[in-house]
Amino acid sequence: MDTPKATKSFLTRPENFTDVSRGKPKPFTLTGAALEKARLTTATWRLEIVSDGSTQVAHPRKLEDNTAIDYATLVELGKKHGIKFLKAMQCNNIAQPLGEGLWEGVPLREVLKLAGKVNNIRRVYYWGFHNNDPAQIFQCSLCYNHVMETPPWDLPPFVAYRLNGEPISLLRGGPVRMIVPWAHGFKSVKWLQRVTLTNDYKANDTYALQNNDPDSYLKTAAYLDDGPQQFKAGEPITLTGTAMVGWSGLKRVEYWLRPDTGTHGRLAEDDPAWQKAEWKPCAILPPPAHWGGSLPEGVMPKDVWGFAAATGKPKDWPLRFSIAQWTVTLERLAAGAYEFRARTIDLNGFAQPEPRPYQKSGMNLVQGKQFVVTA
Ligand SMILES: Nc1nc2c(c(=O)[nH]1)N[C@H]1C(S)=C(S)[C@@H](COP(=O)(O)O)O[C@H]1N2
Ligand SMILES: [Mo]
Repeated sequence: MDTPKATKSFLTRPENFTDVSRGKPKPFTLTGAALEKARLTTATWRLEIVSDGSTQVAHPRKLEDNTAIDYATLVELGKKHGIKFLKAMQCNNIAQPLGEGLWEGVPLREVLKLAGKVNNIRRVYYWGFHNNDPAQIFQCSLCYNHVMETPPWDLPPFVAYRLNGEPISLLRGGPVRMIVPWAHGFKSVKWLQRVTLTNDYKANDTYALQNNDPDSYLKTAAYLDDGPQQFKAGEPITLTGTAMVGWSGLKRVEYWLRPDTGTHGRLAEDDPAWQKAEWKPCAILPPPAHWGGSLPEGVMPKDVWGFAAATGKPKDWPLRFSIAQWTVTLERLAAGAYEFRARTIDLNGFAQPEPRPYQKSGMNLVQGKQFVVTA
C-alpha cells in the first residue's frame, strides 16, 4: 500500500477557526477609538497583575500607576523565553476541534515574575476584555502549581502574542491571548487583560457555571470528515477523518463497519452491539515530509517545541494537543447500506469515549456515518 498523503493543510488560517466568543458587542467588532479605549491595539494593550487582597504581591502591575505590562515588554521577554508550539483549539462542548495553530508566547510563569515575590498564593485568576456588564466577564483560573511547574516534557500555560507567524488577530483574541496547551478552549482566554493572584483555592471559571468540569483537559477522540455517501460496488472506498490528540496521547484509530441496521445511524450508548463490535485499524498519516512548507514562512522546524534540533522532525508523532489525520480504504464491499464508526485508542489503551464517558468534561462520543454501495 502507498503511504497515504496528507490531504488537509496542517495549520488553520486564523480567520477560519470556528469562533466561540461571548460578549456584546463582541470585542472583534470594535474599531477606531472604541478599540483603543478597550486597550485592544498593540499600542494600547496592557496586562495587569494584581492581588485580590488575599495575597501579597511585591510589585503589582497596575493601570492606575502606569506599571501594567505593555506589548513591547512582552515581546522583549519573548526574545529570551518565547516558545513556538503547535496546538489545536477545541471547545469543551463542541465535538470537532475549532482549528490548529502555531502559537508563540511567553510561559505565564515568566510573565508573573515581573510582579516580583508573591506570598500566600494558591490560584491564578485571569480574564479578557469585556464591557461593564459583569455578566459579560469571561474569566477562568489555574492552580499556581500548574502555572509555575510543568514537567519538562509538557508545555506550560502561555501568554501568547503570535499565531501562524503573525501577530494574533483581534478576531482570534489578540493582541494577547492566554493559551493553556492541555485544556479546552475556555482556559485560553482571548483579549487577555488582567491576572489576579489569589489565596482562593476554588476555580472561578465562567465555564463552570454551565455544569462543565473546570479542570477538564483535552480528550483523545476521532472525527469523521464529510464526504460522499454513495459509492459504486467494486470501487475502493476511502474514508478519512481527524483525531484530536489529547493529554493521554494517541496510539491508533480504529473503524467499525457493519450493515445498516435501519436506525439512521443511531446507537444508544448502552447498546449491547458495542460489546460485539469488530474494530479494525485505520492508517494515521505520517508527518509532512517537508515541514518547511507546512509551517509559516520564516519558522524553522527545529525551533518548534517538540521537534528535534538535529533533524527538524517532531520527536513524537502524532503530536499531543494537535490534530492527526487518518484514512482507511475499504475494498470489495457488496452492494448495500452500511454504518461506519471510528474511535481512538489512547496511549493508556483506553478506547474512546472511555475512561470518562461524562461529556461535560469534554465531548468525545464515538462518531458514525452511513453510506450506500450501489451495484
Ligand atoms: N475573552 C474571551 N475568551 C474566550 C472566550 C470568550 O467568550 N471570551 N471563549 C472561550 C471558549 S469557550 C473557547 S472554546 C475558545 C474559542 O477560541 P477561538 O474562538 O479562537 O476558536 O475561546 C475561549 N476564550
Ligand atoms: Mo468553549
